[in-house]
Amino acid sequence: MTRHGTQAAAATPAHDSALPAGRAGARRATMIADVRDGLSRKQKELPPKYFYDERGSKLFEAITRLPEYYLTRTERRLLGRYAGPLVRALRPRTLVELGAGSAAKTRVLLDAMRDAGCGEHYVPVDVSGEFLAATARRLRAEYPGLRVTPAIADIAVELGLPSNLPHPVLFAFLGSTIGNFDASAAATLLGRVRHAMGPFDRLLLGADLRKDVAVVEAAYNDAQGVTAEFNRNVLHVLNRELGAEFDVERFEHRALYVPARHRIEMHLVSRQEQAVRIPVVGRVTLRQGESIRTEISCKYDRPSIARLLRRSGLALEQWHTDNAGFALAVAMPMP
Ligand code: AVJ
Repeated sequence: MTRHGTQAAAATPAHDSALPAGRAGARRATMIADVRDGLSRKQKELPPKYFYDERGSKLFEAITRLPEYYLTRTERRLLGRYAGPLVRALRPRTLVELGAGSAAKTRVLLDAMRDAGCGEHYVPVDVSGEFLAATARRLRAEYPGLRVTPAIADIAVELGLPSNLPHPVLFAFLGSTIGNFDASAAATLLGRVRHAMGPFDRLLLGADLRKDVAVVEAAYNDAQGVTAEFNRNVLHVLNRELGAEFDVERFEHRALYVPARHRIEMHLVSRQEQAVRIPVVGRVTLRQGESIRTEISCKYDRPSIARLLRRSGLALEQWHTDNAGFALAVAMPMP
C-alpha cells in the first residue's frame, strides 16, 4: 500500500503516506476522540468528514453523477447562470472555496473570474489532503496565471486560511455541505466565515431546498447502491486508520427523511447483535437493528437560510433558485 521505505514506514503510520507525521498524528488523535465520543452516545454517531478518503471521495464523485442525485447538476446549472454576473459585480481577487473536494464546480467560478479579468488567488480548503494536492496541481496547470494555495483544515474547527488574502474575497461554500451541520454548528461555521470577511467580501452558499420527500429520499437511496457503499466506507476508513475490526457486511445502509427536522439522516444499521473491537477506543456493542448515524443533510427554504445567515452575522443579499429545488444564496457581512 505505502510507497515509503521501511525506515519512513516505521516512523509514520503506513496509511498516511502522503501526510507529514505531525498532521497524520493530529488526524489520528482527532479521529480517536471523535469515534470515542460519537459511539458512546445513546444514538451512536460518526462524523461525515471520515467518508472522504480517496475511495470515499471517488464514491462521492460517482454519487454526483447519479440520476437520482439532483443536487450537483442543479447547482451547476444555477452557477452557469449566476456566476458571471456575480463575479462582474464583485470583481473578487481571491476565491476561497470551503470543502473544495475535486473542485468540479470551481471551474465555473474560476472561468468567470478569468473572463472578467479579476482572479489572482484560489484557496481550496478541505479535510482531505490527498485530494486537495491533486486538485491544486491540476488547477495550476489549467489556470497558469492563478496562485493556488490549498489549506488542509477541518472547517468544523477552523478555516485555516492564509493571512493577507487580497480582497475582495469571494467565499464559496457549495454543494449544500452546510446541511451536514445542525443549526448551531452551521451558525458557528458561517460565523467563522463572517469573521474572515472584509466589508466588500461575499459568501456564495449552495443550499438544497425542502421538497417532495420521495425525491429527497431517492437521492440518498440510489438504485445502484453507490450511496450505500459511500456510507459503509466510513467503516473501511476506521478499519484502516485505527485498526478497527468492523465487519462492513454486517451493516445495512439506511437513509430517511425526518420531516420535523427538515433533514435526511444516513444510518448504518447493525444486521445482528455484535461487538466490534476498536484499538485505543475499546469494544463497542450493537444490538440487532441498532444504528450508527453517519450524516445529517439539512434541507432549507429561504426564511431558514436568511435566519441562519443572520445568526452568523451575515445578511441575505441575493437568492437564486430553480424548479429542481436548490438555491444559491449570496450573503454580505452585516455591519
Ligand atoms: C456533500 C454533504 C452535500 O449531504 O448530499 C451525498 C453528501 N451523502 N449522498 C449530501 C452525500 C450522501 C452530500 N454533501
